[in-house]
Amino acid sequence: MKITYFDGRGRVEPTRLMLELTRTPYEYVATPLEAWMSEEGKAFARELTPFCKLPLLQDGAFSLCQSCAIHRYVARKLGLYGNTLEESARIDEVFETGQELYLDAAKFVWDPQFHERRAEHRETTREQLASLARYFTKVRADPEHWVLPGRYTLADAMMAYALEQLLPLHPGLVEEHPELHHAMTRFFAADGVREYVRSKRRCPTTTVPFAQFGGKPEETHQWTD
Ligand SMILES: N[C@@H](CCC(=O)N[C@@H](CS)C(=O)NCC(=O)O)C(=O)O
Repeated sequence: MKITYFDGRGRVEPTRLMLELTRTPYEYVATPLEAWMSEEGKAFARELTPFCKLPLLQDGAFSLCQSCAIHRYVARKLGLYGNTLEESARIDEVFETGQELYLDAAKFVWDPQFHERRAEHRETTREQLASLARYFTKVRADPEHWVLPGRYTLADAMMAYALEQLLPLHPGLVEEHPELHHAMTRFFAADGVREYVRSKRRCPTTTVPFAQFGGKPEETHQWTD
């Protein structure tokens, strides 16, 4: 499999986390921004995607865009999408909840008023995390897994990534919910994931340098312990 995106964790990271968790070989191509700015540099995306946006997944002759479609395709292929209608539906529910949390923060870091609005966003996120913690207590399979006891799925990859993104954005907030923090840190310590997130293969930033926040390594969570 080949993933084409940019030099940032961004929208495609849950797919990478699942590939690493299962130790599935793949190629990652980080499109340089200078190349993307030119018409020739994005010709492949114009050809293979409806709106000329990345990420793009290629699996043999099959190509797929839209990050959530990619996450689901990879989760199904790797056996991380449950075994029954109900399991897959619950995975979808948790996944969508994590995606909402992720996108809210991912869009906020591009807000020109980011610095003025950061404190207000922190309070909104605090309320969201309190609800999320209640939801986790209600649906969790065990203290480390959202849907399947003893087994990670797409739901865990998405939720762990969404929570990780909040660590530098709103320091101390995720830690206010030890049960969420515990599940997240256990996911990043799982075999395969642990090596990846401590390696140079992982993009050092959440997004590209033009963002108000998250485009620098010091504004992005790094696992070093
Ligand atoms: N709904 C799409 C959105 C894709 C998207 O907005 N990609 C951005 C990067 S995160 C992009 O390609 N931006 C480059 C551009 O617009 O020229 C998805 O989830 O994959």
